Amino acid sequence: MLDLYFFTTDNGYKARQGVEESGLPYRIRLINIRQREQFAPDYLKISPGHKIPALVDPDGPGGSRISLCESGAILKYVGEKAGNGIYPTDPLARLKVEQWLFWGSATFTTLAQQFGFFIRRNPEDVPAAKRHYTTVLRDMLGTLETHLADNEYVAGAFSVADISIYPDVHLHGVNDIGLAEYPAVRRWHDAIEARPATQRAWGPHQ
Ligand SMILES: N[C@@H](CCC(=O)N[C@@H](CS)C(=O)NCC(=O)O)C(=O)O
Repeated sequence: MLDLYFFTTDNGYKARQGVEESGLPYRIRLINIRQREQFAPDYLKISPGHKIPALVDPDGPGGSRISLCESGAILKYVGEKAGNGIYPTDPLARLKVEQWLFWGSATFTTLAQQFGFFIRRNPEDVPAAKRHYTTVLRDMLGTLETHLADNEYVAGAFSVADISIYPDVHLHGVNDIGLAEYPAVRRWHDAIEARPATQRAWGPHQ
């Protein structure tokens, strides 16, 4: 049984979608980051940078207990362990999945989080930052739009790479920017939203 250390944020949903898609049995360990539970000494042993998500698998490689933080590493781990194609075995297919998985983890979400901070959460109004991160988010949605106009999913078949991008498209693309100007992104988003694993991942957690 996997333990998923989770809170209701973009990166939390990435990990939960990955675990749900893997079909592996898991339970949720809620880490309420608004109450600073991520700083508990026991949790810092799992996630040294005081971040959710994290994953513990008592039955890791060679039967060893492993713990992982970083949503991208978690997606790769559960995708490989599931062996159901969401992290492909073919080396060429993997290269593209990894390219978009890293894009989702390192570029898209990192910048979309700054957008979220300045647009939604910062009590101080900083118009230049709002303008900047709106331009950045629109630019990244444009990148996705061009790519998805010719591709059903970001890296061939549906994969962990799509999962690494979906939550911020859902949270900020749909809710803040609107996807009217991005019809291919809308089509991709709605296909992922309709997946039973996505529905479960974004559903109740206790
Ligand atoms: N690169 C990390 C980022 C994780 C992250 O930013 N987690 C945030 C919530 S989305 C968090 O736990 N923040 C609490 C803190 O920094 O103390 C990943 O992909 O997992």
